[in-house]
Amino acid sequence: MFCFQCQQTAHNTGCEGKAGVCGKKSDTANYQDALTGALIGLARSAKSGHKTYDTDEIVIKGLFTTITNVNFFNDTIKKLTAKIHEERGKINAQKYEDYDMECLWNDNEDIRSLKSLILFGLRGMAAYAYHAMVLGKTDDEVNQFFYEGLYAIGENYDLEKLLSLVLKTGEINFKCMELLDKANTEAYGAPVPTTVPLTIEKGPFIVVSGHDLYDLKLLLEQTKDKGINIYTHSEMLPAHGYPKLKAYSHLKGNFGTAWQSQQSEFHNIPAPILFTTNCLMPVRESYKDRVFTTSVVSYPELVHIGEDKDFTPIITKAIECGGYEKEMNLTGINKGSTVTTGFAHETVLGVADKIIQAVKDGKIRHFFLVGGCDGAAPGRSYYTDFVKQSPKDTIILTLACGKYRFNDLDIGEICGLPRILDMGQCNDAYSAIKVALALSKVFECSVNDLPLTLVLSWYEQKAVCILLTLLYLGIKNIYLGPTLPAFISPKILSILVDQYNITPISTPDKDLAKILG
Ligand code: FS2
Ligand code: SF4
Repeated sequence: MFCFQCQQTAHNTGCEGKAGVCGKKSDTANYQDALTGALIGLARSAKSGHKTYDTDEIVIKGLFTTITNVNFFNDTIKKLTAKIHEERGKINAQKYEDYDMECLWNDNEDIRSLKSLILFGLRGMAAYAYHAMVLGKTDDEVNQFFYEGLYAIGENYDLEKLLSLVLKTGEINFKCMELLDKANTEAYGAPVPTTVPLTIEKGPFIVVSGHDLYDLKLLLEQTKDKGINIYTHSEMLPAHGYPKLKAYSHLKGNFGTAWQSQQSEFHNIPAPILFTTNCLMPVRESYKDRVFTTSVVSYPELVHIGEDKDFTPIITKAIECGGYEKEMNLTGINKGSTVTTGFAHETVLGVADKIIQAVKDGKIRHFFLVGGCDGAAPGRSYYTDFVKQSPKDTIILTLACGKYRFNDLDIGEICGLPRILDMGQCNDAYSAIKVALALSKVFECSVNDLPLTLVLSWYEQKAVCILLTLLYLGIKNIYLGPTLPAFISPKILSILVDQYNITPISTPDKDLAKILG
């Protein structure tokens, strides 16, 4: 196996040998490579063939399946690969070969770097396209680009051409995030500021993890009036801000912290857990019978909820486990009893006048977007310290699971606005971009001249496509950590540093001094 697609890759060079740091075994990694090679074959076939909605769906599912911490089950990966082959035959009678991923891993390091940026960006974007697709929203340009990008990986393109495709991945991902934002807000309403309890009430409950709001909504429907409470976990927290989800009175609160703590947090809770997407970690014996998967997530021996979305097995398990006998405060690293969410673009832009006045009056000196993925790397305490040390006249916008490093901190308010504003999941980077673009209009300057700095943490491939979107939009001076991606070669890094001044994080003191200096 060879895999270097995520931040925790071994020695920051690549996972090889018997298994990756995430627990993905070598045979699974090889099956995932075969699946990706088949997708490139399908893209070749689509070039002169006639792809359909089914083809798009298979491509999106295939790419999403290979994201870190999504699928550890060889059987489902092999079945999906067989489906890809079948689809290739359906859309084009001519025979097109699969691509051998070894060619990519052994290519010249700069070519490999650019092709990896495209491939990993496509994987991340596929997750967003998938969430929009289940809500009935697709976009031809977005779907078409999956084929263009995959095709490019199998071709001998030069650096220049690949670099332009890297930026195009960012451009199309912006459209894809916009599509998902529209899909979510049309289905569930625009998020509103919401206080979310961290206590677990007595009685049976189910914990829902991952990003898929549609799965959550279906489960809320199926558990209505059954005496079972629902708690969000990790990236599902922002669901509480959506009016049509928060209307369910049994959507009670948030359980636990970010994904990397799940093995200890799930160990002895009297309740089942549903994974709708990443980040699923290798499942321990102590709670194996309580974890359920659905959609593209799967793991050997776990019960998988299929396309009929009949959640009966998990509901039965919740009743069997029974929940707690009294109200519990189980929060791990979080010390408070509530957190807030729901500050998406509509809410923030709804108080734009207030924000603009506060900036003009000198009450808000600077905005930081401190967000992205969480993870297990020790260097990630940087983000907690950064927020703790940020001056009182600064606002912290945040999104994705990286917020669990600091969303329990009480760092006060400015003009009635909490200093920490949770904009949502990782895809809600779209909200942050919208707010930044709106502010740049008001202040008649470019986004780069706003008193705004992006301090990002990355882990998996959705962070890659978001980063590419920011680069496509010409956003400079991004601070990135906890380490730089192993798949970016020194030459490609120097291009990114020259053109965009991407800066690795150092220490909160030094970076704050430099930014505010
Ligand atoms: Fe966090 Fe994992 Fe959201 Fe990533 S729960 S690292 O999938 O996309 O962020
Ligand atoms: Fe290693 Fe990350 Fe790949 Fe897992 S996904 S094998 S940790 S690089």
